[in-house]
Amino acid sequence: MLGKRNIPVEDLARHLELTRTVLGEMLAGDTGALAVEYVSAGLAQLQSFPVDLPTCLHEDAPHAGMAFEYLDALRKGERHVASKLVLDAAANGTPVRELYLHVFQAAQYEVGRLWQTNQMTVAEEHYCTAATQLIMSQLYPYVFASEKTGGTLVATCVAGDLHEIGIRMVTDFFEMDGWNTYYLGASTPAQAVVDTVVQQQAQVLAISATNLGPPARR
Ligand code: B12
Repeated sequence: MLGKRNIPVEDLARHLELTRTVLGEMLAGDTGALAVEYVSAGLAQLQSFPVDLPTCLHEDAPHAGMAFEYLDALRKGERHVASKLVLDAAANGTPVRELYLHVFQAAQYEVGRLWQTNQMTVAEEHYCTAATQLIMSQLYPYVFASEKTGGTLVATCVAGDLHEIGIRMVTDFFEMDGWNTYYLGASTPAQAVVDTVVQQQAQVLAISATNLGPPARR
């Protein structure tokens, strides 16, 4: 990641060495020793990190062609093309679960890789993510088509976490399996989650935590 941004890995190593020294001097006793141990472990791993990351779109994966085409359309700024591709596939019988996992998820992981390796800007990532959320919504007639036979699920991201697509997919899988679902989306304060579980009399609480926010917001 650093290499792709023309930042030498040696700079990070030097930064970590200085951080280790300062932490060792500033933190007392066991806490200092633990901090030094953690930073040393990070330093030891540094050289073994891969320089490049392999693609997340695999030619032999199910619906690989559609996933490539989907991301290609989004990268060209043609979300209407991406939308039509997916809606046509759904109309022709491709299950929503497969579209979610093999097209949306695969494309989003590839977006992450491209962003991480400096081959995609933050704006392009936002565009792809927003488009995917839009297209997921267009599939909702299929998602809400099943008879309700299950319990109630409350689903959310931990406070501070903005990565809402994964838990939204999980929610929709439950919905398609006949559950009542109550989806709270990104970054929900803990007390609000607890209150909702009680109010909804939910049997299952699904929590997603890709990133933990700053301690004050947890
Ligand atoms: C889109 C995206 C964002 C968007 C999210 C917008 C949104 N509305 O969702 C924005 C721009 C906000 C964002 C911000 C950040 N992001 Co981001 N983001 C991504 C990206 C590209 C795609 C995420 C996604 O949509 N995935 C697709 C879904 C379907 O996959 P999923 O989340 O894995 O979910 C599946 C499973 O994991 C599972 N699952 C998920 N939750 C749950 C819960 C339960 C209960 C169960 C059973 C299953 C389950 O089921 C899902 C379906 O299969 C990823 C790349 C990646 N590899 O995921 C990076 C990524 C997650 N982000 C990353 C980072 C670093 C950040 C930032 C810290 C960047 C920064 N410096 O600001 C911030 C943190 C913001 C925050 N406070 O949360 C890193 C995380 C690294 C890590 N944790 O080790 C990643 C991996 C990018 C990378 N390659 O480095 N991000």
